[in-house]
Amino acid sequence: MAGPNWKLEWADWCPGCGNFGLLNAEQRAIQELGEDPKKIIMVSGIGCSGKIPHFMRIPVSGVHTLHGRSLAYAQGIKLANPELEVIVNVGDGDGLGIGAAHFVNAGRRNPDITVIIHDNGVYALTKGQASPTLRRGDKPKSLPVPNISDNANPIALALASGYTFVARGYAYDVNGLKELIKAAIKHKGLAVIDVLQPCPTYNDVYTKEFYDKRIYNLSSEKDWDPIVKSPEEEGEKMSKALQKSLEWGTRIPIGIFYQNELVPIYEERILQQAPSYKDNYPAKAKIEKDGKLITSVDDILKEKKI
Ligand SMILES: Cc1ncc(C[n+]2csc(CCOP(=O)(O)OP(=O)(O)O)c2C)c(N)n1
Ligand code: SF4
Repeated sequence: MAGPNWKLEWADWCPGCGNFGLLNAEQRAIQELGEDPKKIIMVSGIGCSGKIPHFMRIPVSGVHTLHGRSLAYAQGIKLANPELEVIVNVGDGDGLGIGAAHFVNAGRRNPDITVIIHDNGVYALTKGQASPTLRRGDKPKSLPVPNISDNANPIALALASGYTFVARGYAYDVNGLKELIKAAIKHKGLAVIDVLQPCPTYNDVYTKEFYDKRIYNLSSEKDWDPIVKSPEEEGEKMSKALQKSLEWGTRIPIGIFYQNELVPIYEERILQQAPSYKDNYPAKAKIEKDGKLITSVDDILKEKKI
């Protein structure tokens, strides 16, 4: 197990920011799973959320990419080297605004990746504009008038797009979030955790006080079992999860909404058409001195008859 290798002295998030809880939960999840840090790639976009790879105190690799494009990078990395554990951190604006098309289409492929949404209801880095998860009528302090747009529902959107592990966490429940992240990393397929992340600087609507009195854990519900164990259960579990995704008021559920490992992951789908991908994925390609590949993907393409 890798230990912390430097101090968190330069993290420039505001005091009390929910991102600290996310950072701690992610680090502890990776350590408790005993993951080899060399195999972990943290990918993020631009936003306060995007800084997370810089602040990790375990020596994982990080790629801080463009706003909205982290899922495209992450899928490329996973395709190039399926042996890597790819963890993506997106803001709600990053992942569900400009990155919404990538968010939906990743679901259709089911790559074995973990996506963590820092859901604070605002575009925090650019000073508190309304983000896609802010509800109509809400007025955080940077908005001159209440929000006139309806919100996107990350849980329902993920379910409808094909994500095979769909959960919600809370940034101040670090232990609970850590367990969700461990389950998401272990899950074979595309996992998403929508993390309710207070932004004390710009969002004075979704505060700790707001969440603390509303949040409850789905696991405390009698007979709640989100895991699909046979194809016949898929419809029923999906519809129960969708129904729960609509709950947002005096009670807000966290925990696992849906989990289905019966859907083939993207790598398996490729292998079905191109068995040599297993031993010949792009990261294994040898590179000449001048930076050019000396092996090519021609064999894979020929097998696929492209
Ligand atoms: C293509 C592009 N458009 C816009 C921006 C400006 N921009 C930087 S961060 C940001 C919003 C970040 O909000 P969110 O993704 O919700 O993350 P948070 O800061 O709340 O964690 C925007 C619009 C950008 N960097 N690149
Ligand atoms: S602006 Fe909000 S999200 Fe960004 S660091 Fe400060 S509290 Fe955190």
